[in-house]
Order: sequence, then C-alpha cells, then structure tokens
Amino acid sequence: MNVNGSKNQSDYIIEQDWDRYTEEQHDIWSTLFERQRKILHQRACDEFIEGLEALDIVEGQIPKFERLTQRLKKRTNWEIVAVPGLVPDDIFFKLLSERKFPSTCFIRRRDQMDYLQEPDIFHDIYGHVPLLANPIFANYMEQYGKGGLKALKLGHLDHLARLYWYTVEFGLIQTKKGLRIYGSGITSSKGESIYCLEDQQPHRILFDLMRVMRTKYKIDDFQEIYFVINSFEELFDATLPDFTNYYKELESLKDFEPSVILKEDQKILI
Ligand code: HBI
Ligand code: FE
Repeated sequence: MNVNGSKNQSDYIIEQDWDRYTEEQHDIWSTLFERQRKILHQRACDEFIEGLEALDIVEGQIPKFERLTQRLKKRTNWEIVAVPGLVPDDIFFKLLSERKFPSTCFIRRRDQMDYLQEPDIFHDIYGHVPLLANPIFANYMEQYGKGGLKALKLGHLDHLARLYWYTVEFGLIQTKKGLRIYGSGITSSKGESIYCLEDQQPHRILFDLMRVMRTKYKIDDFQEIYFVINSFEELFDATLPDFTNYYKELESLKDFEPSVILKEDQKILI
C-alpha cells in the first residue's frame, strides 16, 4: 500500500511457488494440454503453435514462470508475473503497458475441465502466453495496456474491454490455410475450439474497430459473434491511433447485441 492507502502493483504480485503443485495438478495440466493439442492442430494459427514450441510449453508439467520469462525476455522482452486471480483494471493495464503479463497460478479441478468462469493457469499460460512470443502481437498487448489506462481516465473502459474480448480472448484470423483461432478464451476451451470454426450458429464477420467496440458480449456461454482479422499487423495498425475521438463518436452511437448482424457486416464464410 502507498501513503494514500491505495494499492500498488506489488500488492497483487505473488510467488508462483511451483514446488507446491501436486502430481494430480500436473496431471490435470497434461490432460488439458493433450486434449487441446489434438484439437488445435489445424485449428489454431501458426503463430500460436510456434509460440508454444518456442517457449517450451509442454504437456509434461505445469510451466515454471521463471523459465517462461527467461525465454520471453529474449524474444519479445515480455515477462510473466504471478497474481492470485483477477486484478483491478488499473493494475492490469499498468502491467500490460510494462510488458508484464499477469498470470494466475492455480489450476482448475477435475470436475471443471470443460468450463470455469475465472481464469486459471491453463487459460493464462496455455491460452495467452504463446502469442506473446510473436513480436507484433507482443506489441499489440503493450499498446492495449496503454490504451486501457487512457480509457479508464476517459470513462470508456466498457468500449475498450470489448476490443480485448473480441481479439485477445475470442479472436479468429484468416490465413492461407483457412480460418484459424488466436483468441485465448478459445484456445483454452475444447468445446469452443470446435464450435467457433465449425458450427453454423455463430456469426463470423470481418474485424472493424468501431463495430467491435459497439458490440456487447456474453461471458458465460460460447460467443454468438466472432470478429475475424486478416493479420496481426492489421490489428495493431487499426488500434494504433489515439482513441479519444472514437470514444466521442461512440457516445452518440448505440450498442449492438452479439446476436445481431448488420447489412454492412462482411460475413466470413466457413
Ligand atoms: N486480471 N488476472 C487478470 N486477468 C485478466 O484478464 C484481467 C484482469 N483484470 C481486469 C481485466 N482482465 C479486464 O478489465 C480486461 O479484460 C479489460
Ligand atoms: Fe484471458
């Protein structure tokens, strides 16, 4: 705590305490990893698979944050810091803006293999960290952190949070090999990894920044709409400008339900 009694970044950072993981917990990691390996082959984008390999995130055991940080530092100058759970928005954005990714340490129980609402180490490390080894995506995440701090000051966090949701968490990408997954909420979920690419139900539309920021989302079910980018460069470039004017414009525009499709939406066919 500082002199004003408010909390600092360091109040939320803990030790991973890797030696305390039990055999059962390493086993749960292995089960989740192996399940996703089979599904994500041909479904996740190449950058995700390359990131897993480059960072040596493997099936055998829960990764050690220290080793991940060593490897990430060399590639993109990111590091992993351990946190107990969700951290307040200002702390979360400050960490990202400093190229520090906050990861939870605990792993879900066996009766929670298919779904849990809060992030655990499988979601945070397996889902998020591989793309931090990609230089462009790594820069996007830092830029998002800086944008987050600005959005908080301007009172537009709700709009910016949708960008994170529909890209970092649930994004799809067009590649030469076809439509692929890059969002961590998908790559860490067995059911949604298949649903997002193969089910006829959800809408898949071309990424458009203002459209994304106007679209509400559901946190407790598969998504009803996915936004598709053409490249990480395109995503980075689209979100590079100062958002102040976008936020002004958004104040007079209405939000969309995730189930709604507009005539100007560019549908991506599967
Ligand atoms: N904390 N540990 C953690 N992980 C998150 O993804 C996270 C958070 N705090 C806030 C937050 N996300 C959201 O505000 C952003 O998704 C916008
Ligand atoms: Fe996440």
